[in-house]
Amino acid sequence: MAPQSRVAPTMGGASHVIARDERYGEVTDDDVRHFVRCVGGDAAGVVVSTSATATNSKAADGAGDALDKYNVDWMGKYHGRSRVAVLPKTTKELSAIMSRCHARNLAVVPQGGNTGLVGGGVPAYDEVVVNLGRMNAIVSIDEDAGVSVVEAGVVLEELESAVRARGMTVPLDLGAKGKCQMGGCVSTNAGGLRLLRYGSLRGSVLGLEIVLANGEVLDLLRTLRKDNTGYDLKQLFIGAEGTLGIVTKIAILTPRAPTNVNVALFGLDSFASCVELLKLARGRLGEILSAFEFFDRESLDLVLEQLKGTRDPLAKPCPFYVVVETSGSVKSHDNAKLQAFLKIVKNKRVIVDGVVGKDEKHAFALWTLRERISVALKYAGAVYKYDISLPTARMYNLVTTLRARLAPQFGSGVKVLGYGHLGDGNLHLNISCAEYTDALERAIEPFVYEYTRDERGSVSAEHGLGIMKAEEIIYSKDAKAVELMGAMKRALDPRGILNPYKVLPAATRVAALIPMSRL
Ligand code: FAD
Ligand code: 2HG
Ligand code: ZN
Repeated sequence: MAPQSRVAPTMGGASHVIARDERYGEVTDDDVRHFVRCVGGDAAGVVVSTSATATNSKAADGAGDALDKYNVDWMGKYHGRSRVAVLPKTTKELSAIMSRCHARNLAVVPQGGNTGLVGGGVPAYDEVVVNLGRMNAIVSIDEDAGVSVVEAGVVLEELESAVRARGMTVPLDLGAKGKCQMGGCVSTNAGGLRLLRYGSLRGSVLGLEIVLANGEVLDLLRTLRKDNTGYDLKQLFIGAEGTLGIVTKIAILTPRAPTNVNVALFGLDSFASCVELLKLARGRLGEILSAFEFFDRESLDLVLEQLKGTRDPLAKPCPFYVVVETSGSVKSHDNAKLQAFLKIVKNKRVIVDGVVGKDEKHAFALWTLRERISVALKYAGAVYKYDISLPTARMYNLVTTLRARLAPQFGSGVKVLGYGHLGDGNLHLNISCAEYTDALERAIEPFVYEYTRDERGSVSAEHGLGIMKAEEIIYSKDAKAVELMGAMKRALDPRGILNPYKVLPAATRVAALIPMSRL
């Protein structure tokens, strides 16, 4: 079952060409039989390529390969060539699978809902895909403590429905909620639309169960809010993008759900006004402010063009829009605060126009305009995505600078969009175009990364590094920090079988591997 090709996977850009690491073994028929035994002979637990060569394209007979959905990412940008996906149902089964991969030096890519945006959840080459989708039980929901324990494959929206039924909520919300899994969210330390309110998952996750690279189980699954016994090891796995271990269970805070939610959408005439509005929202709405998101007119135009049923929210177009959400528990108090805020922003002429969601359906429609920009971008064609932390007040300068840089060479066929979590200082810079070309990529990179470094920002605010930005970590972390990350990788995964080619630069990854002669 040797991989057909040794050339780099398709990623739409010359800068990402990497070679398969020949130190890894290749999956044999014997390995596949072993995996089937690991999952107790359950045929649904091991999916093998149905075409002889398992390419990223359609099989010769025109039908899709059984592995396509595991090999190709949500954007259709990153294509792997794995021959086999295993879907364990228990930690014990996963442990046996990992022991085999470790013993045989087989590379593995952990995979959740496959909604990641940096190519981290699909194989680069022929890695074994370990998909957590069948480990999807909600283990417990403790209303008194406000803590839920779930298996990694539970879909975010399903957990939200389950805890909502008991008056609680998940402290995380994002556009991919219908597909992304809790294990994937923890492994990317996903931010999303509620971070402003509930903070990062680093604070909400109380415990984890992990299967390590060699198949050992690391039990860090506690539901305590306070536990200062030594190093907080679970933090290592939050945001590790599957390079240090496979998350199998999660204990997460599920706070009381707000009973009164308001959504308002504002049109503004400058980015500076958006920043002014944020300041006023923080000051005037205080503890009930639960989201503050912005998007530019270019983003809205794309949504209106690509997504059926959407419509312009205000009478006249504005260059910028902000969605403000408040969440509280006393309607009269929350509404009075919101009304006072509206009065001030109108009087101070910070906004051009605005609308408050009159009911749940209307509020949902307003949210859709922001939440589904990524989906509109996907429908529109190829897209280069950058997910950046920058000083809030100067955030949008990068969008205008890049527009000016690209326009002379690429004209109106290339659209530069800016939107994101303004309340968290996180810009989503997206370049939408008909197809991926080296010329366009060279015009964007490393410019965007250098710009971010010069602003002392982060080249990955929330999506992670994956395969897209493994080399680019250096723009946001100094050499000593990257070296220490290499040491952690070596300690936890000395053979480097977990999600190779991702997160760390090639030089660090190689230095982290124990030489084959010593294994
Ligand atoms: P995958 O895509 O399958 O995997 C992501 C990474 O985690 C990979 O490196 C993978 O190897 C690893 N991984 C997955 N499961 C495990 C596990 N059990 N153990 C160890 N490693 C694992 N992100 C945000 O932060 N904020 C947003 O607002 C946001 N909005 C999004 C909206 C849309 C429409 C889409 C498509 C994506 C969005 N994302 C957002 C990207 C985000 O990274 C994912 O949606 C989510 O966090 C990934 O979950 P997943 O289960 O799909 O993981
Ligand atoms: C969002 O906030 C997501 O909508 C996706 O993080 C951003 O697609 C993107 O660039
Ligand atoms: Zn985001």
